[in-house]
Amino acid sequence: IKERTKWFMDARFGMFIHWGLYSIPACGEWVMSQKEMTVEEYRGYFDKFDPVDYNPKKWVRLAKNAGMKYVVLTAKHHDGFCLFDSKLTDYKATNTKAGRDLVREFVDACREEGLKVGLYFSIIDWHHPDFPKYGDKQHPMRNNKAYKDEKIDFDRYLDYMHGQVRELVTNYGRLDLLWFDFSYDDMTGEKWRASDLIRMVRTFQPDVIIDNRLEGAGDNHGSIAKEHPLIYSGDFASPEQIIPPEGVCDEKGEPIPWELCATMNNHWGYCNFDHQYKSPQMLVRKLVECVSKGGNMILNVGPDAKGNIPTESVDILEKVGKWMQKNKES
Ligand code: FUL
Repeated sequence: IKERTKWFMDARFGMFIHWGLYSIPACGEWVMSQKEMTVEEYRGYFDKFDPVDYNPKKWVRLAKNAGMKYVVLTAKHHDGFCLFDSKLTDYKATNTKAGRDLVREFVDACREEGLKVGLYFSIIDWHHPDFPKYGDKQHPMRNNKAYKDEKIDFDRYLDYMHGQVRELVTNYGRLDLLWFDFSYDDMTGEKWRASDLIRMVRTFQPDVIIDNRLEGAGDNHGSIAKEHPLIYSGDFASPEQIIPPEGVCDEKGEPIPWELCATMNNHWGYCNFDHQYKSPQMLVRKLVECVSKGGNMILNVGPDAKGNIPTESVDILEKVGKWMQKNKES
């Protein structure tokens, strides 16, 4: 077990926060793709974005009271909108009605409350003109023939993406965790120049721990890729929604760090019609199951467009917190 992953394996329980422009249409973070929206159509949300209730201290305290030890926020999701003040784009919170760097306040809040801080960064970007459109199975415009012969400069996109990661790892002090998301099964990490990216990250943040999603979705993000001999092989595996029945092991059968990411209802981004929440009992059982198999659980909340965590999620976390309190090691 690598020294840098020790805090993580000890932490066991974290909060994932999916928040961005998609909280306005309120039907999950994939809306741009699902509704095949163009960049121009989607920009309407950028003009509207006005999170008057944004108060990351409240989020972080909620996490802390639930017994969570770390928090991970979507600095940029697949829609390409940045909650941070990137110098490389205008498509950022600073230029919305929010008028400021929302990641900065989040990072400060985590530190103040003594929780570890993580940032999620999407390597997929539906907004950038040099990210492939036609034929790319995840892109909103994947079937739009108008883009069939469009020439893109993918290297320009990679320079942009690497540049943004560099901003994140140099402008916010020490980060504890980076959550990259994601590569397709048929793409090796080298498509993203993953080795260079990780090398750069490590020069500025030698101890940050990094997920395994630069290397293809693989077995539900469960295993650490073996086929691609990158200098990078991820600090932890990131199975999604489903607990691997026997935990996660490397090719020699040795257990490796892993983290189940799970939603409370059936969406990551805010969804105003999804009230299918798991009970606090069910979530505690899931957490216990993960821990019993050597893993963590990062449980998601999707704040609404104003910046409020849905009351259902707040109630659940308060109840989970009571259980944690009662069962705490003395
Ligand atoms: C997936 C993403 O496509 C989802 O939107 C979400 O962020 C989940 C944690 O990872 O791969």
